[in-house]
Amino acid sequence: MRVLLVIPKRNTYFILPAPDIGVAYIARAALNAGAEVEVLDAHKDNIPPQKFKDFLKDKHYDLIAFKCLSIDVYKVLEYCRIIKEYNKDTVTVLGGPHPSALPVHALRSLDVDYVIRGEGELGITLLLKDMMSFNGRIPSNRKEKIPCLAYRDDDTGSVRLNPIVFEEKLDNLDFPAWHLFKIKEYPQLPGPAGRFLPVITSRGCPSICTFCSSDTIHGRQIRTRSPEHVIEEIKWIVKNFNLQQVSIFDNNFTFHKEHVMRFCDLYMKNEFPVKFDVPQGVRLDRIDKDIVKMLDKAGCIFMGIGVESGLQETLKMVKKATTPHMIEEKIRMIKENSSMEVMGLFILGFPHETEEMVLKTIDFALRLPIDYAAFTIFTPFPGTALFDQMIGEGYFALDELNWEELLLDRVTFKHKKIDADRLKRLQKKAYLRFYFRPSKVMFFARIMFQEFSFMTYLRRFISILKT
Ligand code: B12
Ligand code: SF4
Repeated sequence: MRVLLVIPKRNTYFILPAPDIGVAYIARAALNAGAEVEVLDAHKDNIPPQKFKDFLKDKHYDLIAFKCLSIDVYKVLEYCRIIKEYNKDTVTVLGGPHPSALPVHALRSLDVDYVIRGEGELGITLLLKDMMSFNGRIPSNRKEKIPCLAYRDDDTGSVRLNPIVFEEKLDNLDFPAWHLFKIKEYPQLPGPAGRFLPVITSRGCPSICTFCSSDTIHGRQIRTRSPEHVIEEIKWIVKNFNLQQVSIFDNNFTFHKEHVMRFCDLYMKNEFPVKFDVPQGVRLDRIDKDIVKMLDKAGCIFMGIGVESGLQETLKMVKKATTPHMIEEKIRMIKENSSMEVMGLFILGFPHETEEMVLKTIDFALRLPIDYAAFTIFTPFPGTALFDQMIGEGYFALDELNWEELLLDRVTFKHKKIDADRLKRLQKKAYLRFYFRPSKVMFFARIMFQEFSFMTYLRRFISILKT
């Protein structure tokens, strides 16, 4: 059984330094199920649908599966059409955030055979095993037993959604199949960080932030790996992939204090030659002085913090369960008790916000003792409470959205209080005001001396300024 996993080509200049860990986990599950597996990062390798036909030439795959964010929908549609033209017997599968949030829409509007919702390891394993057992044609009474599978009923054509099942014991999942990726070809991070690989120590998040769709993939219950299992993985990737850094990509890494403390303790004991960071945003209500000191001691050099807004009203509306006062106090505590660099992650232009409110968030960002800031424009992602609420309030209809725009740098709906051009200008202003200050000169000095990283940042800035 030959399987190809594809990360689609995207409409952005920015090539991610991070190879996709979700796809690497799916690749491992497919290998363990007994398939021969290839991974194609069509974004990095610049293989848009027009070139995909050439790529497929003289090759045979039984199943081709795509990682699908909302921005990928139109491209995936084209890839799938080409696959079916080339060989109609090739089975096509979608997974990832977009089809997990909108499985019925995906199966009705895209010519794919299956969607696997949520975490895909259990679903892809059983799907492949059944394909092997039944020579590619899985009977209906077997399909309905495959967890997380969404498919069209053979008789009626209506979409059927099998229940979502999570792997409760994450230590049961084998390490991501990084050997199937061309790791050396991914861009490096600036400074000593260099080449890195992501690691997940836990999945899920019990918070209910209305702009976040992470529960459609990982659910609301936190499941942790044993720190020992995580450390084994880090030993393996450090030994085999010539890394300068490891990045923890958890949704809520610090949720269980004992988990973080034990992880840090083992990290220190192993005397790894590489540092680590937590870039995806920790929750400030789950971090205290002990955790900060321990992270610092263990070698954590950088932390992302999901600040979102400087306004009490907005934080309350989006159910973030933090306050501006708490944010400021906790970030000062982190800076006073560690040498970690901190990046604040902000969202500008929630539907209820006015221009004055956005400006207040920018002022707040400038006041905080953070080293970096990322300002994204509020984007309604499927699977979030705000997405459903906005459809209910008539902001947009499902089929009106231009999925390719859901990039966080564009105004994707008609904002009732701020003009789209103005909001875009506010985002640019936020970056300019934050970074073009004397205190930020070091940031530019650091990236200027690294040609590769400089180009990565330059591409990112250009894509923000151009849109
Ligand atoms: C880390 C992260 C990033 C990192 C790294 C991305 C990467 N290459 O992996 C960075 C910061 C670079 C990033 C960038 C972007 N991201 Co991002 N990111 C995340 C985050 C926080 C965690 C993803 C992760 O690693 N999870 C852990 C792994 C194990 O889970 P996973 O990747 O989801 O994979 C599982 C399932 O999805 C499924 N699955 C995944 N792929 C496949 C494929 C098949 C065939 C199958 C069957 C199943 C399957 O099984 C996997 C294993 O269980 C998520 C939020 C979240 N919590 O999910 C957002 C998230 C995925 N990102 C999002 C977005 C929008 C983006 C950007 C477009 C934003 C931008 N600035 O332009 C870019 C896109 C670039 C890109 N190529 O991914 C959205 C996607 C929403 C949507 N509907 O499209 C999310 C959900 C956050 C949100 N706003 O709600 N991101
Ligand atoms: S934004 Fe972060 S804290 Fe809020 S629900 Fe999503 S993952 Fe959890």
